[in-house]
Formats: sequence, C-alpha cells, structure tokens
Amino acid sequence: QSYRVAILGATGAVGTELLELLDQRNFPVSELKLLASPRSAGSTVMFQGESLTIEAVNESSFNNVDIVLASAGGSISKQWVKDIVAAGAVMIDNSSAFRMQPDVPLVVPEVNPEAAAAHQGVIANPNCTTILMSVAVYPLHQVLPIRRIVASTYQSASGAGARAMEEVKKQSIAILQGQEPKAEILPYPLAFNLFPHNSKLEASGYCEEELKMVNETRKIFGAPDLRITATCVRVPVLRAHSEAINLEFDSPFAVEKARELLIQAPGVQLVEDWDANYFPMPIDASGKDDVLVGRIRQDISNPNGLELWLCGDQIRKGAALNAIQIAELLIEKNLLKPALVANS
Ligand code: 2RA
Repeated sequence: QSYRVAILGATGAVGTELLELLDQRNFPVSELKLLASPRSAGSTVMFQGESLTIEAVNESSFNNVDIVLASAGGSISKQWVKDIVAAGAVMIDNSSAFRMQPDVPLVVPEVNPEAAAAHQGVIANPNCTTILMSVAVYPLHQVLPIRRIVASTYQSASGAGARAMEEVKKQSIAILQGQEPKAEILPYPLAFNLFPHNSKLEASGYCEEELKMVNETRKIFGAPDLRITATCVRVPVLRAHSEAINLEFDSPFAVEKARELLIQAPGVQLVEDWDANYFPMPIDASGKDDVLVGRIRQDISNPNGLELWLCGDQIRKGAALNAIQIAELLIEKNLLKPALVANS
C-alpha cells in the first residue's frame, strides 16, 4: 500500500531533508504535496524524476492526504492543525507547539515507539538535542534507571535554519578577509565565536532550548522525577550537534557494560579509537542517520556517574529522519488513524 504525503514547510532545511529521505528510504508515497508560504509557492523541486510545484498552503491542502510532515515553525503548525486533523490526516509535527500536550505523543522510535499508539491525530517530533541524547542514553536507562543528567550542548547553525548556515559561512569569509562579520539571521557573529543559545530566557535563568531538553526527556522516558539540567550553546558548526552528557545512577554503571549496550543500540554508532584519540566529530556525523557516541568513561568525581560524548546530524536524525521513522512506525503498526477515544 502507498500513502498520500504532504510536507508543510517544504522549502526549509528540514523540509528539503524530508524530501530526500522519502526518496532514499523508498517511503511508500502514492502522492506527494509540497506546501509552503505563498512567498515560496510556484517554485519546483524534483522528486523521483518528477518536477513537483510547491503550493501555497490553504484550507483544502490537506484533503485526501494521509500523512502531514510539518516543519514550518510552531505558529504555522498551530494555524493548520485543525484543518489537518479534520481532513483525517495524521500530523507529525517538528515544531515545539504541541510537544508537552498530554494528548500528543512525543516520540523517538528507538526509545518509546509504543507511545505513538495513543495519538489523536497529532504526534510531536522532539527537539533535536533531545532526540540525539535520548537515542544515546536510553539503552543505559533501560538497564539501570538514570537519576540525573547534566547536558552541555554544542549546537550547529542549522538549528537556526538554512539561512543561518549560509550566514556563518559568509561571516567566516568576512573575518578571513579582515572585514566585520554581519549578524542578520543569527543574533551575533557565530564564525570563530560561540554564544549561549538565544532562545527566550525564563525567570529561572534557563532558556527555552534548555527547558525543552529537561521537559521533553522526562516525557519520552516516562520519568517525571528524572533530574536533568542543560546548558545549550550555539557553535560555528554547520549541521551536526554535539553534546557532553554526564549521567548519574543509583549505583555504579560499568563502562564496559555501557559500551556493550551502545555497540548494539538502535540508531547509535560507537566511535572510539583511544589509541588514535579519535572520537565523534560533527564532520563525521553530518549526513548520517546514526548518533555517534564515544569517550564513555567513569565520572572521576562520582562513583555512580558516567560521562559520554555524542555528535548527531541536527537536520537528519535531529528532525527529518525521526519524523519519517515515526511515519514508518505508524504504517507498520497500522496506526495512521487516531486511536478510538475511550468514551467516543
Ligand atoms: C536549535 N533546537 O538548534 C533548535 C532548533 N530546532 O536552535
């Protein structure tokens, strides 16, 4: 069987990756609709040898569509969610708009695939930093519950969009030519610089990006008491995020056991050459499906602690691939229609 798929936000970095992945993964597409703002409508993109025209999204765009892959920002997702669900399509939303809503499953297929079954028409794709960390640490959590996570992130420009990726390149050239770098898309010069993530600051002093990791991880793991803190930083890297993760358990977690688990963990590639001092790097993670994990070591400050380092492609597994894997899961488990509401 094949399915009628719509990509909402087809011209963005994630939208473009969605298109590529639908083709690369031979996703069973019978019809593909590319939806964007009126500004982008009319341009064409090739898909499986066919030229598709990008359409301006409107109320009837979702009629006769089975799956909507949305990655156009939270306000667009909120604007169209009712039309999407009313049309009988399932929305896999990459924005943060619905992630913490109780009736919206927040899914990383390698971690909590069973959560997808409860969807009522909308499934949320977690934030990229949360996806990458969850894939890497859940295999350990399954063996010995994690009590506390301290995450430090080194986030690529792609998290701020395709135009931010272009801007950091231009800033680099400017600096190398002895000129002042321009920051128009990014809040500050990122080339040869870094800055704390510039999402909205809360009264606690944490920014939204950091609180996403805290709240989303607890929801995905079904662990409301999991203690987690994060410091998120934007760094001059193009499309792969890196994260330094410190884990605390109730008792020691043997490094060898962690290695053994991660070598066979879904969506993870262990990258550790201690003799060569070679470990995950963004240039190796970019364009890859897997989250690269390495530098697993005992926390020397805490007998119940474990340290690890990871790199993952923010556009791919951090967004587009996870969304498509959710769609594949829905097809596999015959979950494209919302679960019957108990007292419907
Ligand atoms: C960022 N996680 O990297 C955000 C984008 N989704 O800024």
